Amino acid sequence: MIKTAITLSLVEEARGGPFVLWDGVESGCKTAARLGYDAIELFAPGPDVVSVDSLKASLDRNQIDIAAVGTGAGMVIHKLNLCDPDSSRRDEATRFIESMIRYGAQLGVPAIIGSMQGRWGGDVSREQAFDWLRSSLNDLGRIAGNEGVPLIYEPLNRYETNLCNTVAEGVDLCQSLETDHVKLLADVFHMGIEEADPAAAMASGKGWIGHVHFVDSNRKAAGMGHLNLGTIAQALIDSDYDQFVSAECFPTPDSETAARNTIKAYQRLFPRPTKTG
Ligand code: LER
Ligand code: MN
Repeated sequence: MIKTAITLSLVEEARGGPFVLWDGVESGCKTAARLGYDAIELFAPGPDVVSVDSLKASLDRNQIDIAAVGTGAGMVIHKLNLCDPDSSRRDEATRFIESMIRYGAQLGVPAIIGSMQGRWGGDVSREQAFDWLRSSLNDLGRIAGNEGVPLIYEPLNRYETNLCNTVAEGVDLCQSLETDHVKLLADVFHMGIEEADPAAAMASGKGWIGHVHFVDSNRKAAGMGHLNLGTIAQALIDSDYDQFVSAECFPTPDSETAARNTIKAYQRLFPRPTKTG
């Protein structure tokens, strides 16, 4: 069964970004549970801001799960990325992601590498950047595997990275790694920009995709843009995808409306068998 999640940001520096809930862990868990989501996806400044115990307590109190933890704060707050020409900064980026992998693993969920992947350019050749990226993913994938969770790598649109922009490029990268623990995040917003046929691309990621950001063309809630989300959802269902579709969208016109619009779309696109008897 496909599970539903909604993003919850604790990163003030990311205000204006595509995260739905912003009012703290307890309030976010309460809203997500009230609206019928299965889980929250947490975007935190680092592993030390909310203790695992207090996060678990909020999740338990509100009877909601957690889907994944983001690492983008490493970029947004500390300006760290895996292709920095400075080796000590690259190492810091890798260790920041490791700390988030270990944090998420205590909750049984993966960490996501999105903006922290960086890009090639200037003094850094494309080949060099991919070597560094592969080396970090090998290192971090092994750590995630030892912790019993996957590591999620996200292809991004061309305005955010020049490494992997499509699902096919992400699959190629995963196939070139020495670890099996790296899975892909298919973000429908990025796919709407980069893929010739987002539904076909989603289908082609069968077995590789471990997390989905399910939003619309304009990064508003699912159903508020012009993507044909029905065919994309069907591709996930037909691929026997059984992980999360998560709302990483703008809180427009406000968090509550974006959250309500999203869950309505998810219930329509990913219907669950009705209980009988
Ligand atoms: C992160 O999940 C993402 O999609 C990026 O666009 C954030 O920079
Ligand atoms: Mn995303």
